[in-house]
Amino acid sequence: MRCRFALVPALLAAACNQVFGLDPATLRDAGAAIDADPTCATDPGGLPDEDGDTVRDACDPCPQLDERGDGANDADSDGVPDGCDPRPGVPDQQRAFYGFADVERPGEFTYRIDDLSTGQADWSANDGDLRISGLAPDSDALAELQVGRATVTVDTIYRLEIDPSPKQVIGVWASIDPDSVDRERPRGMDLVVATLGAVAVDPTVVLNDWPTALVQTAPADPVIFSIGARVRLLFTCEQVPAPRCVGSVRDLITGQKYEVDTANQGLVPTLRAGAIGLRAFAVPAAFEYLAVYVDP
Ligand SMILES: [Ca+2]
Ligand SMILES: [Ca+2]
Ligand SMILES: [Ca+2]
Repeated sequence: MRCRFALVPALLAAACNQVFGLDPATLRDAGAAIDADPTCATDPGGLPDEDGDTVRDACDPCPQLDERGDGANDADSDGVPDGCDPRPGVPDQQRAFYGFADVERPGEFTYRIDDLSTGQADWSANDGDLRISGLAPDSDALAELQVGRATVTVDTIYRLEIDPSPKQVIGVWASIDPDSVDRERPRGMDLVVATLGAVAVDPTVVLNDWPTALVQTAPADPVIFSIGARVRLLFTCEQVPAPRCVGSVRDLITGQKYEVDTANQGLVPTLRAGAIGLRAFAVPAAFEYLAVYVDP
């Protein structure tokens, strides 16, 4: 019951680019510091510039946030400014950044997988957002980054701009097997927030191939599924020292935050080498960006 397209950098290109009209991800070589890029030393600025801080995304160590000022500090010296560091105190390196700008260039979206029986959602990029419209029961947008099973962190912000449907799920993949036979529930790790109507919010991890409710550190609040909600999802899965995934769901309007940790429940995730991505279930939403971090 799923329609899905995959966001895959580089190789197969062209045709779907015409369909989706999306900008390419900013991909960064492992181990390459941004300020070591000679084209960034004399960067004149330009587009795409997700956060509008006049530094082009490809040369911006914090492309999703204007980090000038206090956010420019880098307490753990990993090259990711405090303003957007997903794990302060732990080494990180930004591996990819999707700003979803209107600028259309070749080389990003390379194939689409549909598994349709009850409808199809549309993913499209405009005004710097990736929007999903329609009320398909389950839809994922995936990017294959070949990050292996090292520590992977995904960071996104979503907004709800119109009336959501009674049943809603929004989530982010940090580990997935894109070759899973089961398109309904592929194997991997997915942090999702879900609600049935306006009565409850339930942060959950899809553990391997089945959803597992996680202990919440704060009472549920359905405001994160209200019109105008703006919510940041951060999800990290690591293999060393032991398989573990931690996630947070933070309402940027109210400041309320929910945190989940598989270790607190004695759960052992089976991490997959493959794709990361975004998920929506019957809820129109706009994703502002998708940032991906790995171990340096
Ligand atoms: Ca910035
Ligand atoms: Ca840092
Ligand atoms: Ca860090």
